[in-house]
Amino acid sequence: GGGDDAGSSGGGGDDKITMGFSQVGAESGWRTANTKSIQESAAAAGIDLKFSDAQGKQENQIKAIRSFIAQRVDVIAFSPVVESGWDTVLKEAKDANIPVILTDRSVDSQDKTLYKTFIGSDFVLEGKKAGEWLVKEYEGKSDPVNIVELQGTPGAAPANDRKAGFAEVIKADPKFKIVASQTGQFTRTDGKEVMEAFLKSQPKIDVLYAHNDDMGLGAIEAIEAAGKKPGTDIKIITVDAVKDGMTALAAGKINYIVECSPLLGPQLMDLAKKVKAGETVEQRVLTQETTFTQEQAKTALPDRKY
Ligand code: GYE
Repeated sequence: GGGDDAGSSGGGGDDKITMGFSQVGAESGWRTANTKSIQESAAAAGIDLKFSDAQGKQENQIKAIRSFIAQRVDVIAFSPVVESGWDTVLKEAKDANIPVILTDRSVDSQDKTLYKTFIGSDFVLEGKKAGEWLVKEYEGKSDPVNIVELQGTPGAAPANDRKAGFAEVIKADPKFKIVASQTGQFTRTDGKEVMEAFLKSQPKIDVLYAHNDDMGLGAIEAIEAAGKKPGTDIKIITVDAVKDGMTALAAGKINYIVECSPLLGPQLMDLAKKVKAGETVEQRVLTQETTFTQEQAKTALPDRKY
């Protein structure tokens, strides 16, 4: 590791781990909480963090990873903005003997030796949980249920997987119809804009499924502006459970949220230490998550950390 340590706990400066971290950007409340978790946990673990924000661009992440390799950091961690196109740069890190930890999102590389481990959620399961709530909600009813979907960033693992998991569950009953599905880039602004367009083009919308809270919150603005009641006229399901999402859920504007935890920092730092020490780590570290109804949100809200 580099830097002049003013005596970190225990060993000498040589023991201090340097981690290069390439973050997706700052597109959502989830992302902001994730960045904070990583920065705070690095400080608490005595890890020297080189943090780089890719502003949503894969090319920036590739540049950052190459620069971490050139600086000879001890560990590289990153949250891949999209799933594909990582083999070359991951191979460069491997050839330089720098271990890589995938954080939050995965890559579609066939060669699993290109990274040490992947810590994050099961996004397919999240999509399934969203679908299961819907199936229950409309149990015993036979009228068609028109669904609009706001997808995350094109090519991102959570967008691909949340779409797939949801589709798999609802396809069991033909009354469920996804009448429109478009990206809202995981942001409030795009969520609002795309929902405005859906409201204009779709004569009947029963349900909105948004791949994250932020897009759902943007869509709520569009729904209210159109003179409709979110949560009642249009039922809303989102993913993440950040504070603003939970507040809207408790207020009855969202109907159900599937939790996705952004607090990956502490586990990431533990994994970095183990990897640096040459210990073997699990190829896959899953985060623990739950789901929230409106009643559960009211109870959970006061203690919500992010
Ligand atoms: O759900 C969304 C963010 O990768 C799990 O990215 C993350 C997703 C999260 O923009 O809000």
